[in-house]
Amino acid sequence: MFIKRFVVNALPQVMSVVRDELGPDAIILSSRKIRRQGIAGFFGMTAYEVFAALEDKVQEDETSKHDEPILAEDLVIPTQSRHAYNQVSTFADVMDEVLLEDREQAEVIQPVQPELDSIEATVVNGQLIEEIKSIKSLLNSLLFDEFSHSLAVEPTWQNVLIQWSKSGLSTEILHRFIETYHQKKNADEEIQYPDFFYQFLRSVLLEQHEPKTIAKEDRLILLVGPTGVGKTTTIAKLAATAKLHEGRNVGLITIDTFRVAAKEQLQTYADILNVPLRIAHNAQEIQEHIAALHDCDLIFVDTMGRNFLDQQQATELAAMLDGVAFDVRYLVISFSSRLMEALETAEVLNLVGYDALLLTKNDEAKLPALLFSLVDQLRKPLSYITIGQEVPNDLMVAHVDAIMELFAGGDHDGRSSGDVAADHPREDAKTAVN
Ligand SMILES: Nc1nc2c(ncn2[C@@H]2O[C@H](COP(=O)(O)OP(=O)(O)OP(=O)(O)O)[C@@H](O)[C@H]2O)c(=O)[nH]1
Ligand SMILES: [Mg+2]
Repeated sequence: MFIKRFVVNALPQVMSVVRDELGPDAIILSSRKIRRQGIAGFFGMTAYEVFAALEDKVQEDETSKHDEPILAEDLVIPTQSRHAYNQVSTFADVMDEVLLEDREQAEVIQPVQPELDSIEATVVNGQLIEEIKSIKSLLNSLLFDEFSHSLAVEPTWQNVLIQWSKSGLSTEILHRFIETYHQKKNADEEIQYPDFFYQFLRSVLLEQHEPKTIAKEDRLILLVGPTGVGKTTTIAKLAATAKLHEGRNVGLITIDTFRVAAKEQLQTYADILNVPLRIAHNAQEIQEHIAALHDCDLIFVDTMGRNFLDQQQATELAAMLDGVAFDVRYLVISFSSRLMEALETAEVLNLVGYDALLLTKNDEAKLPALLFSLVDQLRKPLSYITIGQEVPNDLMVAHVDAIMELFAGGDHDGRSSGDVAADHPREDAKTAVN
């Protein structure tokens, strides 16, 4: 697909300018109102920035068909394809809604509603149906994924935003970034690549509170989260740090009687650290164990990982913890989770309740995008981040500076590939918790 940007004074001019330039098959992808630079900042005029496209395949098909007899059904394809490409403008319009300051007055080219579902009725040739279905799916992936973001910024930024979007940076944050980017551009301010993006991400974190770490007066700590995110390993890291570095008297309770060998896993850490471990089957037993561990000034309660997209499983866990007065409840989410599932899990686990987010397995994620999205959307403080399997070292406090360091040496800008948990941030991280 060939895409070209036009700037025109009024929307009615658009189609004739675009067709003169790209020919009759050109379609409008997006339009938005912009201010044209005036003289010394004055006499700026409203103009319209329009992206138009010409699809290569349609062009080729049309050219190659000139030597062949044209069948009635052949004529259906370009028309339907054009409807398909008109879907793009629906997405670009979403971008416009965000980008235009005055939505009321925005003059947006109305998208033509796609009619792809009726293709099967109009085209009988099976192969053609398959082709059109594949175009439809390609378009959908373009539309719902990177295309909507990349259109609105200069090419240098496109790769960065696409990478971050794919790694779980929420659409809300991306839209806000693009909005800020355009405000700067329109004000003719310099935009340093990629520092401007990092500063923006940093500002997302600065809106939040300080990390909610375990304070001296906190005694009863709960960790909840989906299966295999690293709850038990993180408890071992936190318990070891508290005992070895802070000299606290640590005790462990697990209610994970669900998974085979769950108790043995925590027992191994308890033995290494020489701390007591107790197993509880319900809220009353938790209370009894807490009373029995009266010598301990810090008690961690480990829970079983379940599929918390299922409300029933969260309800069962909430019932097991009912009435226990925890000082801090951490929701544990892995960096490798997908944003949508992580948000839904967080929503369902409101049934149990949580005070802060604890993010694990940063070493397995290319970019720490999920962190920004979760903080932004859940409005809960961060606490710790785990960055590997090593107990107790691979744990860091989620300070803003430490988080920004996490991708300071990696492929955070989408320009190269590799391990984002570069050596020096990890070393910093190891000391950060001490
Ligand atoms: N790469 C990496 N692996 C980790 C990290 N934290 C934990 N793991 C690994 O993740 C796996 C699961 O860890 P667990 O601590 O058993 O996870 P869990 O949440 O307690 O699991 P369930 O109790 O079964 O829900 C283990 O192999 C850990 O070594 C981390 O920060 N990075
Ligand atoms: Mg566990």
